Amino acid sequence: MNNNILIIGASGQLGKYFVDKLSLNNNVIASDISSSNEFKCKFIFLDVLDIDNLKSVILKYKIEIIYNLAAILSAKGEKDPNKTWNLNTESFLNVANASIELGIKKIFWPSSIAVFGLNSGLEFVKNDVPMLPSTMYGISKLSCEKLMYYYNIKNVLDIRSLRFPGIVSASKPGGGTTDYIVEMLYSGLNKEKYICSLKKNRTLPMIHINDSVDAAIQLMNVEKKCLSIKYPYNITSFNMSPDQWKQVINDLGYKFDVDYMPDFRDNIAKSWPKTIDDNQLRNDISWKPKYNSLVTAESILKSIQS
Ligand code: AKB
Repeated sequence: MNNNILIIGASGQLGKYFVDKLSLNNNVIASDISSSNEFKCKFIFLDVLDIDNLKSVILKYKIEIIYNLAAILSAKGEKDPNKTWNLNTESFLNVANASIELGIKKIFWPSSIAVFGLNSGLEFVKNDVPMLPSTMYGISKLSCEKLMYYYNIKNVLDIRSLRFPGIVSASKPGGGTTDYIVEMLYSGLNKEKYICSLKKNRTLPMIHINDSVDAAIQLMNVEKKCLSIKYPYNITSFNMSPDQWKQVINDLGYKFDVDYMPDFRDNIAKSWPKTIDDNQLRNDISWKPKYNSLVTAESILKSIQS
């Protein structure tokens, strides 16, 4: 291993976890437009929309692999759809173009369950289904999925991707529909009433942050010939509704109340899968999650307190 890796969007929900894991065996540079995390590696300010700066960073640090995590998420994205389209697609294209020009070996870019829509068979969504996303976030992610496929089949880049469900972490996300999970854990811990933006029975697929990061790194480390598809893989661990989260957190001894006041985020969640099929990923890279919902709640509550 021991590669020079650039993480773009390192200050977001996933960044610190990727930095911590990848820094164990690699030289990692974390980058973002602001620094909200303490990193175990060098941090630089980098606006991925500035392709010249991106290229000079790649050259300066002899970058070989990029994890491109920059994105505006689903709920925030609906407040300014043009900005969301521009940031999400231009960041993808800038990384792709700079990588082609400068010979980057591999790119990881997260997609999302937001690429699915009401026509996707939401009870149990397979990897390849019709997709008509209804948020600008989902539309931009789906467009980049097509670009990813194009670059992979033309053999000009090696881009790998997972369609992340709601990720449960101690780090606070920002602007997502699934943010409520993390917020609820904080409310449970602080014994504060939580106002939930989703209906109490709105079930969504979810995963512990460690499982999602491990799967992404495992996907990046397998030989290309193991991958049976050239576009993103579904990934999931367990399915939960807000009411089930409340129950789990209460059962762990953190008694708190929840008021349900569904808003536009519930409509977004309604257009996303209730459960998804990730067997293609599990078969191709021999991956399976380690954390169920109870262990996830326990582990995240513990790490928030540490
Ligand atoms: C969001 O809620 O927008 C994200 C996602 C599911 O991609 N967490």
